[in-house]
Amino acid sequence: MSRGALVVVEGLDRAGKTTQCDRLVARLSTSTTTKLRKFPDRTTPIGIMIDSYLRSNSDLDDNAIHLLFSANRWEASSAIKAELENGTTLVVDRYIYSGIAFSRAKGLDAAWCRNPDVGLPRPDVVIFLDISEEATAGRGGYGEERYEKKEMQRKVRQAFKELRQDERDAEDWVVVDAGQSVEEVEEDIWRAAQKGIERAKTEDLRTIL
Ligand code: NYM
Repeated sequence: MSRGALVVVEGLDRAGKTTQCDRLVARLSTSTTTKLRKFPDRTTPIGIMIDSYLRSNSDLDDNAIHLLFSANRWEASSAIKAELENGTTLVVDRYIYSGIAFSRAKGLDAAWCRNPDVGLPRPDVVIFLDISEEATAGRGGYGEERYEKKEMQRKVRQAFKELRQDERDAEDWVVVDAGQSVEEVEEDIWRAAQKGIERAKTEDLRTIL
């Protein structure tokens, strides 16, 4: 039995990640054991602090919240590794790239932003749902949480673009046009996910460099 694949879905707020992750999990589940994970995981003690910050019920230093987001991934890392080893494919709604992109957009240093996540399991594929900040601003619920402002989202999109060019993991990224219909986006994501699934069949799990 080969290990499960680590499939990460990234994108701006309201890019459609939740809908598409649900569809991908449903589709993968017909042929393989599949589980959805989401970051931040707001259910843990660290996640509860993050949730309070995102709802603007509390304020935190930009560096401190960055480290909490990373710690929230580290606290799941052993479980993630165990699940992958057991053959479970994981669809992960946001991961280290959201962590770096949102803090970069606030002006934090790129290397400093990446450092806390070095050593975490590395995705077999990173599927980026690309959509303009103008298009997401018109979507339902926009503006409810911290960061859901056009200028911030523009900077986040730019930061994601820089991340896709980082030679340490540029080969992992697949960009999907999230401005298409839900069904079209689903098809593109399905094709992109196969890249990760194929990798998991032949390669050991890698770590973030
Ligand atoms: N976010 C998410 C970060 O700023 N850093 C991170 O490491 C992660 C995982 O939290 N605006 C931001 C992106 C989103 C928000 O939103 C989480 P959602 O709707 O739970 O994906």
